[in-house]
Parts: sequence; structure tokens; C-alpha cells
Amino acid sequence: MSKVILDVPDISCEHCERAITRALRGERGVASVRVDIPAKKVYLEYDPAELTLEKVRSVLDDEGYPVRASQPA
Ligand SMILES: [Cu+2]
Repeated sequence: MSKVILDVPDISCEHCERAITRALRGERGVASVRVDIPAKKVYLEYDPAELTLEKVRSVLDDEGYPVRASQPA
């Protein structure tokens, strides 16, 4: 399982949290999602055999939340 922290500057409220959580949980290979609204970060745990970081970025882009940076957690 891989863990990553995503820097998502457009997170601003609980609506964002719900939209991001729903979008990511719909992806195969996602184990857990936690959104920190004040920090504008997403803590994601996923199976790299089923999901790539590129795909995660693409899903969040489509949802309207581009990822500015990511780092291993
Ligand atoms: Cu919001």
C-alpha cells in the first residue's frame, strides 16, 4: 500500500471534502482518503498495483481540484 499527501490549493470547505472523497473512493485501489480542509491537503492510501498517481491527479483534475504537488507520506 502506498501513502501520499496531495497539495490541493482549491480545497476550501466541506463541499470540497465530500466531492474529493466521493471521487477518490470510486476508484479501484483506493484504501483510504482523508481531507484536511484548513491545510488544503488530501491524505491518500492506495494500492499501486491498481492505481497510479497520474490517475489520481486526473480524477481530481476532472473534479475541479488540480493537484499542485504530492509527496510520499
Ligand atoms: Cu468547498
